[in-house]
Amino acid sequence: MASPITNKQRRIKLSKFLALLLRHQPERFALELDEAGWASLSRVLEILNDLSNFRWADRSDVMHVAQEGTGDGKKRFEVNAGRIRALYGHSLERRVEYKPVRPPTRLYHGTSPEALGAIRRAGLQPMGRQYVHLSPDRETALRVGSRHTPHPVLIIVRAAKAHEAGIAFYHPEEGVYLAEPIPPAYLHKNA
Ligand code: HQG
Repeated sequence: MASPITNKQRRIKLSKFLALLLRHQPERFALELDEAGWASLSRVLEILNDLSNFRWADRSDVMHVAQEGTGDGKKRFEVNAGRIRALYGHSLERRVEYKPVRPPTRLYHGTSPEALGAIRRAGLQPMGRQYVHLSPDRETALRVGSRHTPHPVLIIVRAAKAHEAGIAFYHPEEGVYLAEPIPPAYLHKNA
């Protein structure tokens, strides 16, 4: 017999569903997002209540996932004044707008060895998302890369130089930077 699902597992499922809802497919659930990605929290709770596999989830579960995350140190969502949004990761057609920032000298991106050739030719592209996702340190970047491959490779991004050349950067959350596509001239592979 399968062992009973733990609270932590339930919260991971809820976090993944909130990511689907708030980053990727709000229209599938008739959820409206504004230009900064905010949605009505009560509407999100209604959507959860209408889904048989999420009927257990109440406001305190959503608040817990938004405020405490799922135990992997990542803050993916934000709740404010009766609204909720995903902080990054969007693939929606309409771009979520962020305030541009001046990035640090270097940022990092972890990827798979298979993607390296294409990245060398085309630079870092957002692929399925709205922005390129970068990390403030090597360890985080390698963790991001390890979602794609058992042996991630680290790309060092000359972020300040790219920014001086007019490429916009954003910093939605402590552990994540976003950027416009980054040409190969500003990238080098960790030796
Ligand atoms: C690669 C997770 C071919 C890129 C993470 C990456 C992050 C190219 C993949 C966030 C390319 C896209 C985003 C090019 C880039 N040719 N491949 N020109 N340019 N790539 O998942 O950055 O846990 O969309 O290297 O932690 O891995 O969901 O992006 O391997 O913060 O909250 O194309 O998602 O956050 O993969 O991850 P992804 P990512 P959560």
